[in-house]
Amino acid sequence: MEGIATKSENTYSAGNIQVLEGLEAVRKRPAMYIGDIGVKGLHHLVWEVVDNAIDEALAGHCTEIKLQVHEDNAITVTDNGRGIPTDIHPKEKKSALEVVMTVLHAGGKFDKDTYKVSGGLHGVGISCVNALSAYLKATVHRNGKIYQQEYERGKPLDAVKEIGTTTTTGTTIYFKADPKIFTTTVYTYDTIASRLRELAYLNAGLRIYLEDRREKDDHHQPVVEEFYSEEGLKAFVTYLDDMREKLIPESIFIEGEKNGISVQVALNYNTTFSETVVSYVNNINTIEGGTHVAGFRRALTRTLKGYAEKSGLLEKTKVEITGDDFREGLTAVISMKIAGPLFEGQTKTKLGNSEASSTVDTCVSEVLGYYLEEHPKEAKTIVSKVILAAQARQAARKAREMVQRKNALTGSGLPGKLADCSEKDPALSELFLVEGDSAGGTAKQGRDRRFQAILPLRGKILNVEKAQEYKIYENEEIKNMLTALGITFGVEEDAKAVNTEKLRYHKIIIMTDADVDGSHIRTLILTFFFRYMNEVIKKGYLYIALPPLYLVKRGKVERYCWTEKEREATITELAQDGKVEAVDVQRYKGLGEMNAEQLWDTTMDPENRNLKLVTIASAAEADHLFSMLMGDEVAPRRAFIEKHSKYANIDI
Ligand code: 0RA
Repeated sequence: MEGIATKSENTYSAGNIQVLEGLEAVRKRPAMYIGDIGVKGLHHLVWEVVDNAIDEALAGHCTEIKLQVHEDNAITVTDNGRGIPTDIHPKEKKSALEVVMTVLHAGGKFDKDTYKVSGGLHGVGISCVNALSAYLKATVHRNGKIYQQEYERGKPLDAVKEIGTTTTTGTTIYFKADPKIFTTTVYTYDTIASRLRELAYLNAGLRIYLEDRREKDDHHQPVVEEFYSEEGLKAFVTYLDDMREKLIPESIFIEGEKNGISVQVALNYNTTFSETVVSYVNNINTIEGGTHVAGFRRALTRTLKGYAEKSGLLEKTKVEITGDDFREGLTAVISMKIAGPLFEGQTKTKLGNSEASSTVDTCVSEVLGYYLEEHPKEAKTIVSKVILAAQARQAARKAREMVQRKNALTGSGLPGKLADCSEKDPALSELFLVEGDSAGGTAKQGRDRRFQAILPLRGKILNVEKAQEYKIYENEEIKNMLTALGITFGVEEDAKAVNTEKLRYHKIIIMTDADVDGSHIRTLILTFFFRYMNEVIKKGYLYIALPPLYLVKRGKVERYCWTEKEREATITELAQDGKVEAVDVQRYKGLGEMNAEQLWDTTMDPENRNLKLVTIASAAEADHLFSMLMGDEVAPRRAFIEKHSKYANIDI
């Protein structure tokens, strides 16, 4: 990574900072700037400050970032960058620090002279964080002095003050999110840790520390984690594949720069059948892919195909090799830095810049072509894997065709076990995937048949993480799911492409028991959707039903509770009304312990139920999670389940 590990000259002055508008706008319409005012928007504040520090690192001025979460959910971010400028801004006649903190878009980011690459989802400016904080304190070490200014809801409490001398440079931002703005001000450790881990891999050589003062270890010390990667993207691939068997010992690393766009790619193959391509633009996870990913795929296919043909390795095989075959078992991380990224798509995580495609293509073909020539042994291993993939794909296509042909032949084609709803509009229809025939029966009785369909799944469904693709289409439960859903597949090159146009339900709800088996089955179903029906998750059609865990009773009063805390509060409440009857607590382990009416009331009735939307917040984390949960290694899976054992919360 360019210049991360070294510090360089200071060439900035306050005149470079453009001035745009005031902060009232941000407090008036916070969601416009940070997406929402819930837990996601709250974390956006942290990302914004961290991104500013990362920008300093990218410019070669910062080697260390420390993030602290305080007991009261205040946040401190400290970096050893140049420090926010403090000289008097010529237009505003105030310290540049005050301008940066109180004027929207005055971060220097919109200055064309400075090559700033952050942007996209983040990049709203540190002044937004200030506007949305009840209190913020900025401390800057610069020019041998320490400067400080405090703010309340974006307004300075005083002028910038010099509070001492220093021999270092850097910025410390301490802030407390405004509870008048946010619906929650409690940060999630795992969310912050995942993002910092990702940033450490994406910025090799940068040291990032995370200290959570809310959590104490056995010695009553705050929990501290360090994220650091010497190797960067290559180590990222190793992390993603740590549960899988690598095909070649050392991952391939590609780096290049063209037309002001810098490209880094690390890739390897493993012995599984799935493809993991994680991509970033300016450190932002492009979940929906885009032009850079397209360029990578094209280059990979063309270069490997060219090599395979030239080397004579293809001659003996009769199968035709397609693009997909080059990606089976592939794990790759693409990281691109581009000035002026265009983010498109439903969640604004799809890169649109057309020039990115050819830049990535050129860099990858050049370096990969050279690698293959230099490493004939590894090249042969990869090509052999590709040939195997082509053969397996033919088998899978036949199996898929069988599924589809059967649908066409047998009238409606719907599985016998499906209790369909009468509604025909997918937007209004729901499908419950229910564990076991018995709970399936209860759900059938309890449902509103006008718009709710039930598909019982018998026992364990196939673990798709370990099975070859054609096996998947031979599995009875999966076939039933595919036909009930109305999934069709593309043709030829696109044979694997899932077509969701004919999808029969836009709410697909996984309903399993709240015990270990139930959570295992839920993970199996989630894995299937994640690997093979990703489109369905991306469109926001997949949900998890949350049945209650307890029924608290006293006489005729019955209350359902979803958490231990709720249960305790309910017991206390019911015990208070002075009657002599005892409070009775029933723990629900299975859906089968509820009758049809109870199941409807608590879990299926749209008026009362709790549904959790399945989203892919970070493709890399989700991939890692599934390969761990469903792979061969037992120890990490056990550790994960123990950590999350209260109520396995797989928030992919
Ligand atoms: C404006 C201009 C420059 C740096 C920064 C802001 C800056 C902001 C933050 C926020 C957290 N840490 C930060 N570090 C720097 C350029 C400064 C220069 O050229 O000297």
